[in-house]
Amino acid sequence: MNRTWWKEAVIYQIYPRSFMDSDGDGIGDLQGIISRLDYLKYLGIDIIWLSPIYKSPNDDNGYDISDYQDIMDEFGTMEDFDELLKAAHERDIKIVMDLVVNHTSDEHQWFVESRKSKNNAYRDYYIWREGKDAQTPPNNWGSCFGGSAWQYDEMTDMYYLHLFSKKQPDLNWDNPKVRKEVFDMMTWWCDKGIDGFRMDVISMISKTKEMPDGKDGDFSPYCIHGPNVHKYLQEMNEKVLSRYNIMTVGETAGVTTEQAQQYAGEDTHELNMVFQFEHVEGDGKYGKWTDKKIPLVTLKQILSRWQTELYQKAWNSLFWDNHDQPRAVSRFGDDRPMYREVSAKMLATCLHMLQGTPYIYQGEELGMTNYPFESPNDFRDIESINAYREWCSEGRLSHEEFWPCITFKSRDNARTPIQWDDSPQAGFTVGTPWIAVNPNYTEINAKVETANMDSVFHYYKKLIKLRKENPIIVYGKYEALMEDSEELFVYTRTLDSEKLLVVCSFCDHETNFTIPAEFVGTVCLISNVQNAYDKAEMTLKPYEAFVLYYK
Ligand code: TEU
Repeated sequence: MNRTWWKEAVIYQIYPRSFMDSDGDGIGDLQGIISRLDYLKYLGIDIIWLSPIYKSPNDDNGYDISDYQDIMDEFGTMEDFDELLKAAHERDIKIVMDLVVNHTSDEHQWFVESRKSKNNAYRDYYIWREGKDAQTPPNNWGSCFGGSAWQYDEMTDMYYLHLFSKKQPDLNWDNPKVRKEVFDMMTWWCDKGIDGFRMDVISMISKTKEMPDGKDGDFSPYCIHGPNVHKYLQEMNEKVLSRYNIMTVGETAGVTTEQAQQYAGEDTHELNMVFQFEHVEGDGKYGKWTDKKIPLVTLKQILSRWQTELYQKAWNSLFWDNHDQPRAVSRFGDDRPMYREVSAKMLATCLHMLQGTPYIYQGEELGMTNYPFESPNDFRDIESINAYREWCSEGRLSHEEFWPCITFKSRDNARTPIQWDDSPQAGFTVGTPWIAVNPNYTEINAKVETANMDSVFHYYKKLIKLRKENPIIVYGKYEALMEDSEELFVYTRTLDSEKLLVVCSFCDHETNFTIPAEFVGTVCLISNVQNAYDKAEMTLKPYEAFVLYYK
């Protein structure tokens, strides 16, 4: 397998709006990020993935871009960005930009032009269709954020496609002019010196020409992994990506392991790695909404399949959470005070010892938890607001039925401000934050975490360091053990004569475990509790995790 820097790296995702506010307007910004680079350097990460910082009316917090070559007013200026890039590079930290090119904002100049007339030069930059009749959209597709995926536009009496909000019209990638604009824009950023792209819903850029009704309004068969997606990515690779030493990760919702081998194959000339979502999706009770944890056996089956089927063929990314997912410790671990730290460390061990490039979502390294929402008025996210309206206000479910599900999975759980210290607003802002700070900030914050050597933060720091010292963590072959266990996630990694054993307990009680003979008495690289590993028969503590190693 080819050895490369982006396989060996650890990536930290920043959601700028909630990271650090430097000017007191309650919204995080670029100067705020600059002021915390030393914190990230101390943690030991190699690369920052910046969620969108471009000019945007913020219908979807920056994922609706109105100018790809300018900075969102609230976040600062292009000078601030240049300063951030320089300051990061001085610390050997790379910056990967979010590339949102499946759609633009409806306030982007291209769309402002496009909607003006049927023969406007930009008309074909977007996807316009006639309605079935005056009141009926072209087909029954639903948008990801609720309602129809088509918006009627009076100006030309036609509908445009938007797979997300109506303020996010989909670009028409079949138009060569669109592809050229996007590639030129990417080249402009690469020439600036950025280090890569995370590509938003890149698996959706190619749509079928025919657009028939979907089963229950589902657009997936016609819009995800569409007919030309690989052709367009290869063209992007040839024209832009291959000319720079950058890394790319594609957000490829709905991707299978076979498809990932094409998107992120060792020699397919498309992307470096994918985000797959099987382990964070498909657990829904009402659409994506649920209050239940995924059963451990299912979780292991999914992750093990990805480990095995991509081995030496393609590269994957590793994540428990991001800005679209609830907090890892609340979802996969146990956020009750007595188990929060130990289960957060267990999850970190489990993920960082797998094959792939690990992503840490801001605050995960502090063991930050889901937010205790009290009312729908607490939501800021368009998805949660629309979902509550569709499921409850429109009468499909009672508040009591839906509330535990939406609060467990709301994207706003991940979007509350980073808890820096125990001062008002957790040290995030001196103003009023755009979204409420989690009240547990007095106990859970970066000041406490960095001061305490046994903290979740220092545990992440140690995991990152181990990765640098042990190529087996990056390149070793994965093998699952105890696949039927509903309590333990156990696996080995092998590289030549070296071998690792990873044992993670996902339960809140003690369990018996037999260390495989070859590992008894070997070196313990890391563990989250005090225990002895020199005898085969042992008792694991709640949420215990440890890694044994021999050569
Ligand atoms: O998310 C794309 C995506 O696949 C969504 O279905 C996502 O899982 C969503 O949050 C549903 O719960 C990307 C971005 O990460 C997200 O923040 C944006 O809202 C979306 O694209 C549109 O740009």
